[in-house]
Amino acid sequence: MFKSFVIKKRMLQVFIAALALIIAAGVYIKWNGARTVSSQPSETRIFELVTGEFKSKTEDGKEIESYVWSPGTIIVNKGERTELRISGVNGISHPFVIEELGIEGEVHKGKTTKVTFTPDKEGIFPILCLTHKDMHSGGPMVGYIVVED
Ligand SMILES: [Cu+2]
Repeated sequence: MFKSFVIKKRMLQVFIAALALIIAAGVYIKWNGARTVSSQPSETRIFELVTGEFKSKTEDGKEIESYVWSPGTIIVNKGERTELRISGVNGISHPFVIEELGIEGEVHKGKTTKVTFTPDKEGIFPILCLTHKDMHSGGPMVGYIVVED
């Protein structure tokens, strides 16, 4: 009877020790998880753009046009992970570069092109379509990424 009680008491001690360990592990995992999340950089900021087109006629009846990025200016924060989602509406294809950010890509009609970057310097960086660079080629198709501190 006495022996049986000792075993039960010992089992109870083991049970309490195991329970304490499980709770401690749970608290640690939760704390560690929270710490991991808070040490992550802030979420990615997403900007939606489309390719558009301006059309007009000169006084002598000549048709002129220019493709555009819309919106034409995007203001982003230095050090913030940024994603541009550019959907092709007007124009078959727009291969582009954002030279200062080391980005290049191409937007196709009916599709969305995504580019991601984290700017590490302030400035105004053009996003330039290589097909429609100037007025003679259906441009100038240029937008501006403004990086603020
Ligand atoms: Cu273009």
